[in-house]
Amino acid sequence: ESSSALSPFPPDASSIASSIKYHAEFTPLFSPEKFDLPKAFFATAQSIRDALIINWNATYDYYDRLNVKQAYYLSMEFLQGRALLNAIGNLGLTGAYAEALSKLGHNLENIAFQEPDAALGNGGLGRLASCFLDSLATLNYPAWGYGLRYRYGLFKQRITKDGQEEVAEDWLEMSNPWEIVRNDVTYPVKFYGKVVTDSNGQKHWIGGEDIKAVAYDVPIPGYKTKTTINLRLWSTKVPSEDFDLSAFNAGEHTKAAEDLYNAEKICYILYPGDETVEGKILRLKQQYTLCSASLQDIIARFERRSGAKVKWEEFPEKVAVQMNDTHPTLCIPELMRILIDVKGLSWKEAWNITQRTVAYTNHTVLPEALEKWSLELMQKLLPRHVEIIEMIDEELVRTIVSECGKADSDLLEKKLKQMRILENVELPAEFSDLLVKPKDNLVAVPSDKLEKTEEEDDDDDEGEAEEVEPADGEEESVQEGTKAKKKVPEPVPEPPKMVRMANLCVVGGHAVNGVAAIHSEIVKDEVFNDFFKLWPAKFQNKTNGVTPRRWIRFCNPELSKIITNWTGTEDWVLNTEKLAELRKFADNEDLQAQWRAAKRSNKLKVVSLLKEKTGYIVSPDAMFDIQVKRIHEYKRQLMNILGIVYRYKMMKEMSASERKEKFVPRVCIFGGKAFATYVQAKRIVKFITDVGATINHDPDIGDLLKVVFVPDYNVSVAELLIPASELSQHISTAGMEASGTSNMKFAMNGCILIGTLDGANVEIREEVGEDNFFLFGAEAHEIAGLRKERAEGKFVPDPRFEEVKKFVRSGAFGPYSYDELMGSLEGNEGFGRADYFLVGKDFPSYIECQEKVDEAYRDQRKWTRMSILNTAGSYKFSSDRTIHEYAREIWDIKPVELP
Ligand code: DL6
Repeated sequence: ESSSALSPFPPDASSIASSIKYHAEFTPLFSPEKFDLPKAFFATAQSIRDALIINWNATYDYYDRLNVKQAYYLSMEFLQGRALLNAIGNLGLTGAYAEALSKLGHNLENIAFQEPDAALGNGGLGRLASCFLDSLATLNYPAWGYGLRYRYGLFKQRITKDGQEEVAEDWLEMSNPWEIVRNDVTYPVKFYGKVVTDSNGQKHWIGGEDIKAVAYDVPIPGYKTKTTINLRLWSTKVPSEDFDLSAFNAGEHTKAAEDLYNAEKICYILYPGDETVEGKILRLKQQYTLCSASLQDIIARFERRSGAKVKWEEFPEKVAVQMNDTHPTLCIPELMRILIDVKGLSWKEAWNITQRTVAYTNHTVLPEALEKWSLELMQKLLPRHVEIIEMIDEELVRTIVSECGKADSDLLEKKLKQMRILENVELPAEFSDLLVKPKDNLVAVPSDKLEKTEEEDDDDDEGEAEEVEPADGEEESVQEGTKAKKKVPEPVPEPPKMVRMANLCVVGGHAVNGVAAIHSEIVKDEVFNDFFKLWPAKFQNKTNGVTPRRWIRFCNPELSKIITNWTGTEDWVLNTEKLAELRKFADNEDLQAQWRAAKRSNKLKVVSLLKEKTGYIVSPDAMFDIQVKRIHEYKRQLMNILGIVYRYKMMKEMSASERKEKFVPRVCIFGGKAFATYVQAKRIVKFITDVGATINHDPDIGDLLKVVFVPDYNVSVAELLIPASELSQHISTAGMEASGTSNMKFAMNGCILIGTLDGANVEIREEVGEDNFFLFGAEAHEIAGLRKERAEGKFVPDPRFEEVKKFVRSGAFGPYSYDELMGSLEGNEGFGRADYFLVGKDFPSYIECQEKVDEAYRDQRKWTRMSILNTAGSYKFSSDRTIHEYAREIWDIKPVELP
């Protein structure tokens, strides 16, 4: 499609240059005398934003006019990355912009590099949300994203001699050219307070703390379409009338500013640490702000579009809300609250509407990642929501009792324990006769209730067991002949009462989906098995995908050109099935030569990147072997680096010629952030950098092996690394990675994967062919047995694994003690969970598989064929496919093309 059809402005270079100059002059954020890179970036972004605004308005008006059903994707994370090249490329204006900028003395690529990443996310979950927005706009689906406008993005990572250091990511420092603040779109959000019931039985949530959520809109353009959808991000403020003017005038400046700060801090950072109660409150406030403001906005739009007569029962025919993981779970009680307390619907009507509107995507099976909130804390912060949650829980108990029957009380107890939303909470009164109390609910006598006897009060014996009244009333004589002591068992702390957000999502939503086939099976068979048995039709799979625009077309222009030439058109960018046509040319020598040349050119860019970011100089002739993702024990970066240590150790034991013969030169690249409080993950970062520091300076090794940790991995760095990679590692313990999405991006860019049968690896391997995937390791169904075997001391480690750990402990990589890391692999109780992630078990098959990788790489024709077949077989992993599935099978929305 010609760019003139998409851009509302003349798309020629001269008009674009005038528009950029106009913005440079009238953008009041920079001083007038210069037109340097930051200002040129801003002016360029504003010029294309004008076009986006016009298309955005047209899209919005059209949806309004048709009153179409709209999907809303609620997510605490959107990992957008940079937007400039994407926006220009989507409107087909890349050439025109490049020309316009060169007329103005600038270069498009340099300008694009000025843009800070919008890093409002952590990893895969947030980036998936951003890929989905791209696909929704491209496929003309009426949909919006809702999130929070964090003042600081995910921290900036610095690598020092001590490992990772976190620094605030001030991405808004130079302000954000893409966002449009809507000062007229604000909603009140309440915390704390109390619930009162009026004479009609109507509930009112009153008092407490009120803040204001303000909308910031970010236009999301589709590729080769005018459709421009919206990402609405909420920022928080104190309502203006709440500023304490008299305190300020009385000189109490800090006190006057307190409310201001309390409101604004909600959106300061992504995932504030939640070790403290304050941290927990802040996080819950964030989640509630997202849910409350978004739902008020959605409801206001529904009412406006409905006109004079609002039919609430039609709400689910106009609105679909997708909860991206459990973070937006409060949507469920919030929608109920608004419908019942504000709009006056009955409980039954509100429940019916809520269930038909809301759906939930699960992104993790890690038990520690399934969110739970303290009931007490929630009760304070959101008292009305807790009432609603209690009623939902009560109704659930009723359902479980009626489905399960009362005959088998053990079974009933088990089901209630697994399925209830409220954990460690007494059953509602009507069921009190039903059960033996769940064991967790047995209330221990709190220590302050234990009374001392008079005698004991006089007792000044030190170091003796404290004499107190036993909790269970039993007495025990401790020593004959001395004072009779009554020994009391240590008081067991009362188990905390919790709200299980995932259970609430499953109960309140009409659909629950996992994000890869194997993951969705685990969701059904393990994580939510009881629910699956109760409501099998709710459970679905939606294998993730990534946008081929950002992840091939724009990040890898050289490969894109080749694909277009060999498939005959550029259609593949929209219809990735066309990539499969490359299969028939996989052995063609011309294609192979072009393919290798593109890879080499991308590798050269990474050579420069690594030099700039780390000072290390690597050879573009070596194999680029990459593992980039959040640092987590289950992702097993530790296995990768131990594999490298094993390789290094073998090299050191060989003569120079033997080394050269046996090993293919490799550059092993790592990248990823460890959560700031995740100590073990930070140790892994430190270990990788220490290993790199030793190997990279070892003159015996030279270009045969380099290990580089790229600091501050983010979307923009991924856009450089992925096109340059030849081997990428997706080596999680089977059953633990829900899907993975970088595996898809790597495969699309002709990179061969080494991996376990986990997450989307399983489907990628099926699509690209078994011969084009390096498989190793235990399978998901074996994991529980292997852990048991380990726990029973039956695991016999491979001698190569033992040697490697010994080598690490010998001080080969410096004076730092790696005891905690090595110990965690040995079942040393002091250090963790006895190799819970089964590194020791999979290590032999991993290093043997790596030998096969070397062998395959030596035959460059074979390797290039494998690479081409990876790109060709990756077509299924376009987020366009995923979005079509959500639209059809969960949201029931249809594409609406602008006239
Ligand atoms: O679904 C997107 C992404 C998956 O590809 C990853 O496998 C999965 O780990 C990630 N999940 C999360 C949720 N929290 N945790 N842990 O980030 O979702």
